[in-house]
Amino acid sequence: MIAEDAWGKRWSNCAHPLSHEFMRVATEKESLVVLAADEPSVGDILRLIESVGDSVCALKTHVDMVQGFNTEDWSMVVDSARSKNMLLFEDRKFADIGKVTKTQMGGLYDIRSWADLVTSHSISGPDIVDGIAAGWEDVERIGGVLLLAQMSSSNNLLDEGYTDETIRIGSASPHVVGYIGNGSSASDLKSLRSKVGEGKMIWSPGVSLDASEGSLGQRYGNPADAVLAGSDAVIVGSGIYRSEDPSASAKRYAAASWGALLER
Ligand code: S5P
Repeated sequence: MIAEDAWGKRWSNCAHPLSHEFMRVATEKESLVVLAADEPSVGDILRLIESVGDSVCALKTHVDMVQGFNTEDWSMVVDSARSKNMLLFEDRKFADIGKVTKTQMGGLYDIRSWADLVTSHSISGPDIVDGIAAGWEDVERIGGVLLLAQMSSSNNLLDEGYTDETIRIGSASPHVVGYIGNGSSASDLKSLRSKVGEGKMIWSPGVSLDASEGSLGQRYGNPADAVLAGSDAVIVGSGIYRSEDPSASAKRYAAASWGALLER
Protein backbone atom coordinates (compact mmCIF):
# COMPACT_ATOMS: atom_id res chain seq x y z
CA MET A 1 0.00 0.00 0.00
CA ILE A 2 1.20 3.54 -0.65
CA ALA A 3 1.16 6.12 2.14
CA GLU A 4 -1.19 8.47 0.34
CA ASP A 5 -3.90 5.80 0.16
CA ALA A 6 -3.48 4.70 3.76
CA TRP A 7 -3.56 8.23 5.18
CA GLY A 8 -6.05 9.95 2.89
CA LYS A 9 -6.83 13.52 3.93
CA ARG A 10 -4.10 13.57 6.53
CA TRP A 11 -1.52 12.98 3.82
CA SER A 12 -2.77 15.81 1.65
CA ASN A 13 -3.35 18.30 4.48
CA CYS A 14 -0.32 17.93 6.76
CA ALA A 15 2.29 20.34 5.42
CA HIS A 16 5.32 19.56 7.58
CA PRO A 17 7.83 17.26 5.82
CA LEU A 18 8.29 15.21 9.00
CA SER A 19 4.62 14.34 9.10
CA HIS A 20 5.03 12.80 5.66
CA GLU A 21 8.20 11.07 6.74
CA PHE A 22 6.31 9.55 9.66
CA MET A 23 3.37 8.48 7.48
CA ARG A 24 5.74 6.90 4.97
CA VAL A 25 7.57 4.89 7.63
CA ALA A 26 4.28 3.90 9.29
CA THR A 27 2.95 2.61 5.98
CA GLU A 28 6.11 0.67 5.26
CA LYS A 29 6.11 -0.96 8.71
CA GLU A 30 2.30 -1.20 8.92
CA SER A 31 2.49 0.32 12.38
CA LEU A 32 1.55 3.59 14.07
CA VAL A 33 3.64 2.76 17.11
CA VAL A 34 6.09 5.18 18.69
CA LEU A 35 8.26 3.44 21.25
CA ALA A 36 8.68 5.24 24.59
CA ALA A 37 12.10 3.82 25.48
CA ASP A 38 11.99 4.85 29.12
CA GLU A 39 15.03 2.85 30.17
CA PRO A 40 17.91 4.54 32.00
CA SER A 41 20.64 2.48 30.36
CA VAL A 42 21.99 2.87 26.83
CA GLY A 43 22.54 -0.90 26.66
CA ASP A 44 18.86 -1.56 27.42
CA ILE A 45 17.73 1.02 24.87
CA LEU A 46 19.98 -0.54 22.22
CA ARG A 47 18.62 -4.04 22.95
CA LEU A 48 15.09 -2.68 22.75
CA ILE A 49 15.71 -1.02 19.36
CA GLU A 50 17.21 -4.25 18.08
CA SER A 51 14.22 -6.34 19.14
CA VAL A 52 11.30 -4.04 18.25
CA GLY A 53 12.71 -1.55 15.70
CA ASP A 54 11.09 -3.24 12.71
CA SER A 55 7.61 -2.66 14.08
CA VAL A 56 7.93 0.86 15.49
CA CYS A 57 8.20 4.13 13.57
CA ALA A 58 9.93 6.42 16.04
CA LEU A 59 12.10 6.18 19.10
CA LYS A 60 10.84 8.47 21.85
CA THR A 61 13.49 9.22 24.43
CA HIS A 62 13.92 11.06 27.71
CA VAL A 63 17.60 11.68 27.28
CA ASP A 64 17.92 13.20 30.75
CA MET A 65 16.97 9.88 32.39
CA VAL A 66 20.00 8.12 30.90
CA GLN A 67 22.52 7.32 33.60
CA GLY A 68 26.09 8.40 32.90
CA PHE A 69 25.07 10.09 29.65
CA ASN A 70 27.86 10.68 27.18
CA THR A 71 27.82 11.68 23.53
CA GLU A 72 29.69 8.63 22.30
CA ASP A 73 27.26 6.12 23.80
CA TRP A 74 24.31 8.20 22.69
CA SER A 75 25.53 8.20 19.10
CA MET A 76 25.14 4.41 19.15
CA VAL A 77 21.46 4.85 20.03
CA VAL A 78 21.03 7.41 17.25
CA ASP A 79 22.82 5.22 14.67
CA SER A 80 20.90 2.13 15.69
CA ALA A 81 17.52 3.90 15.45
CA ARG A 82 18.46 5.35 12.05
CA SER A 83 19.55 1.94 10.78
CA LYS A 84 16.07 0.66 11.70
CA ASN A 85 14.48 3.59 9.85
CA MET A 86 13.03 5.16 12.99
CA LEU A 87 12.52 8.88 13.61
CA LEU A 88 14.24 10.27 16.70
CA PHE A 89 11.84 11.97 19.06
CA GLU A 90 13.09 13.61 22.26
CA ASP A 91 10.24 14.04 24.71
CA ARG A 92 11.88 17.04 26.37
CA LYS A 93 8.64 18.86 27.23
CA PHE A 94 10.29 22.26 26.94
CA ALA A 95 8.51 24.95 28.96
CA ASP A 96 10.82 27.97 29.31
CA ILE A 97 11.04 31.30 27.51
CA GLY A 98 12.10 31.21 23.85
CA LYS A 99 15.75 32.20 24.17
CA VAL A 100 16.46 29.76 27.01
CA THR A 101 14.75 26.98 25.09
CA LYS A 102 16.96 27.71 22.10
CA THR A 103 20.03 27.23 24.33
CA GLN A 104 18.53 24.07 25.85
CA MET A 105 18.36 22.56 22.35
CA GLY A 106 22.18 22.50 22.59
CA GLY A 107 24.07 21.95 25.83
CA LEU A 108 25.08 18.58 27.22
CA TYR A 109 22.55 16.53 25.26
CA ASP A 110 22.72 18.60 22.07
CA ILE A 111 19.16 17.60 21.20
CA ARG A 112 19.16 19.83 18.09
CA SER A 113 21.85 17.69 16.46
CA TRP A 114 20.02 14.36 16.54
CA ALA A 115 16.31 14.78 17.35
CA ASP A 116 13.83 15.03 14.47
CA LEU A 117 10.96 15.83 16.80
CA VAL A 118 10.60 17.26 20.28
CA THR A 119 7.69 17.90 22.64
CA SER A 120 6.97 21.27 24.14
CA HIS A 121 4.49 22.76 26.54
CA SER A 122 2.71 25.90 25.41
CA ILE A 123 2.48 27.39 28.92
CA SER A 124 5.11 30.08 28.23
CA GLY A 125 3.50 31.27 24.97
CA PRO A 126 4.23 30.97 21.22
CA ASP A 127 7.88 32.09 21.29
CA ILE A 128 8.97 28.76 22.70
CA VAL A 129 8.30 27.19 19.31
CA ASP A 130 10.49 29.77 17.58
CA GLY A 131 13.21 29.13 20.19
CA ILE A 132 13.17 25.41 19.38
CA ALA A 133 13.22 26.10 15.64
CA ALA A 134 16.15 28.52 16.11
CA GLY A 135 18.03 25.71 17.86
CA TRP A 136 17.67 23.47 14.81
CA GLU A 137 18.51 26.35 12.51
CA ASP A 138 21.87 26.80 14.28
CA VAL A 139 22.90 23.32 13.14
CA GLU A 140 21.12 23.56 9.78
CA ARG A 141 18.64 20.82 10.53
CA ILE A 142 14.88 20.67 10.16
CA GLY A 143 12.76 19.38 13.02
CA GLY A 144 9.19 19.39 14.17
CA VAL A 145 7.45 20.25 17.44
CA LEU A 146 4.60 18.39 19.09
CA LEU A 147 2.75 20.65 21.53
CA LEU A 148 1.09 19.14 24.58
CA ALA A 149 -2.57 19.96 24.00
CA GLN A 150 -3.78 17.31 26.45
CA MET A 151 -2.11 14.89 28.87
CA SER A 152 -2.82 11.33 29.94
CA SER A 153 -2.00 11.80 33.62
CA SER A 154 -4.81 11.94 36.18
CA ASN A 155 -5.90 15.37 37.39
CA ASN A 156 -3.63 17.29 35.01
CA LEU A 157 -4.20 21.03 34.67
CA LEU A 158 -4.62 21.18 30.87
CA ASP A 159 -8.26 22.22 30.69
CA GLU A 160 -10.24 22.86 27.53
CA GLY A 161 -9.34 26.55 27.34
CA TYR A 162 -5.66 25.62 27.53
CA THR A 163 -6.12 23.03 24.79
CA ASP A 164 -7.81 25.63 22.56
CA GLU A 165 -5.02 28.18 23.09
CA THR A 166 -2.43 25.50 22.38
CA ILE A 167 -4.11 24.71 19.06
CA ARG A 168 -4.15 28.42 18.26
CA ILE A 169 -0.37 28.57 18.81
CA GLY A 170 0.17 25.40 16.81
CA SER A 171 -1.97 26.45 13.85
CA ALA A 172 0.00 29.68 13.53
CA SER A 173 3.39 27.93 13.33
CA PRO A 174 4.92 25.98 10.45
CA HIS A 175 7.27 24.30 12.96
CA VAL A 176 4.44 22.56 14.80
CA VAL A 177 3.88 19.09 13.35
CA GLY A 178 1.04 18.35 15.70
CA TYR A 179 -0.13 17.75 19.23
CA ILE A 180 0.06 15.30 22.06
CA GLY A 181 -3.49 14.13 22.83
CA ASN A 182 -4.79 12.06 25.73
CA GLY A 183 -4.73 8.45 24.53
CA SER A 184 -6.61 7.25 27.59
CA SER A 185 -9.83 8.91 26.43
CA ALA A 186 -11.39 8.42 23.01
CA SER A 187 -13.81 11.28 23.68
CA ASP A 188 -10.93 13.67 24.50
CA LEU A 189 -9.24 12.63 21.26
CA LYS A 190 -12.40 13.06 19.20
CA SER A 191 -12.87 16.54 20.59
CA LEU A 192 -9.20 17.38 19.95
CA ARG A 193 -9.39 16.10 16.38
CA SER A 194 -12.50 18.13 15.63
CA LYS A 195 -10.69 21.29 16.79
CA VAL A 196 -7.38 20.52 15.08
CA GLY A 197 -8.80 19.60 11.68
CA GLU A 198 -6.76 17.62 9.15
CA GLY A 199 -3.65 19.77 8.93
CA LYS A 200 -1.71 18.55 11.98
CA MET A 201 -0.94 15.21 13.56
CA ILE A 202 -2.16 13.96 16.92
CA TRP A 203 0.09 11.53 18.77
CA SER A 204 -1.25 9.76 21.83
CA PRO A 205 0.42 8.36 24.92
CA GLY A 206 -1.59 6.63 27.62
CA VAL A 207 -2.46 3.53 25.61
CA SER A 208 -2.28 -0.12 26.55
CA LEU A 209 -3.72 -3.38 25.26
CA ASP A 210 -3.67 -4.89 28.75
CA ALA A 211 -3.96 -2.29 31.50
CA SER A 212 -6.39 0.51 32.30
CA GLU A 213 -4.15 2.16 34.83
CA GLY A 214 -0.43 2.64 35.15
CA SER A 215 1.71 3.66 38.07
CA LEU A 216 1.72 7.14 39.64
CA GLY A 217 -1.42 8.45 37.96
CA GLN A 218 -0.92 7.23 34.39
CA ARG A 219 -4.22 6.34 32.66
CA TYR A 220 -4.64 4.02 29.68
CA GLY A 221 -7.07 3.60 26.83
CA ASN A 222 -7.15 1.13 23.96
CA PRO A 223 -4.73 2.01 21.13
CA ALA A 224 -7.16 1.06 18.34
CA ASP A 225 -9.84 3.28 19.91
CA ALA A 226 -7.33 6.13 20.02
CA VAL A 227 -6.63 5.80 16.30
CA LEU A 228 -10.32 5.50 15.42
CA ALA A 229 -10.91 8.68 17.42
CA GLY A 230 -8.42 10.56 15.26
CA SER A 231 -4.97 9.88 16.63
CA ASP A 232 -2.15 9.27 14.13
CA ALA A 233 0.39 7.61 16.38
CA VAL A 234 0.23 5.63 19.59
CA ILE A 235 3.06 6.15 22.04
CA VAL A 236 3.72 2.92 23.91
CA GLY A 237 6.24 2.46 26.70
CA SER A 238 5.77 -0.12 29.44
CA GLY A 239 3.27 -2.07 27.30
CA ILE A 240 6.28 -3.01 25.19
CA TYR A 241 9.47 -2.74 27.24
CA ARG A 242 8.00 -4.28 30.41
CA SER A 243 6.41 -7.20 28.58
CA GLU A 244 8.01 -10.63 28.64
CA ASP A 245 8.40 -10.61 24.88
CA PRO A 246 8.86 -7.01 23.70
CA SER A 247 9.12 -8.02 20.06
CA ALA A 248 5.80 -9.92 20.08
CA SER A 249 4.22 -7.16 22.07
CA ALA A 250 5.36 -4.44 19.63
CA LYS A 251 3.84 -6.49 16.81
CA ARG A 252 0.50 -6.62 18.66
CA TYR A 253 0.47 -2.82 19.03
CA ALA A 254 1.51 -2.42 15.41
CA ALA A 255 -1.33 -4.65 14.19
CA ALA A 256 -3.93 -2.96 16.42
CA SER A 257 -2.93 0.56 15.37
CA TRP A 258 -2.49 -0.18 11.65
CA GLY A 259 -5.77 -2.08 11.49
CA ALA A 260 -7.55 0.88 13.09
CA LEU A 261 -6.02 3.31 10.59
CA LEU A 262 -7.26 1.25 7.66
CA GLU A 263 -10.68 1.02 9.29
CA ARG A 264 -10.70 4.80 9.80
O1 S5P B 1 0.45 13.19 28.65
C1 S5P B 1 1.42 12.50 28.44
C2 S5P B 1 2.44 12.92 27.57
C3 S5P B 1 3.50 12.07 27.32
S1 S5P B 1 4.63 12.54 26.11
N1 S5P B 1 1.53 11.27 29.00
C4 S5P B 1 2.60 10.44 28.79
O2 S5P B 1 2.61 9.33 29.34
N2 S5P B 1 3.62 10.84 27.97
C5 S5P B 1 4.82 10.00 27.74
O3 S5P B 1 4.42 8.75 27.16
C6 S5P B 1 5.57 9.63 29.03
O4 S5P B 1 6.62 10.57 29.24
C7 S5P B 1 6.09 8.23 28.75
O5 S5P B 1 7.36 8.28 28.15
C8 S5P B 1 5.11 7.64 27.74
C9 S5P B 1 4.09 6.68 28.29
O6 S5P B 1 4.69 5.55 28.84
P1 S5P B 1 3.85 4.24 29.28
O7 S5P B 1 4.88 3.37 29.90
O8 S5P B 1 2.80 4.67 30.24
O9 S5P B 1 3.27 3.66 28.02
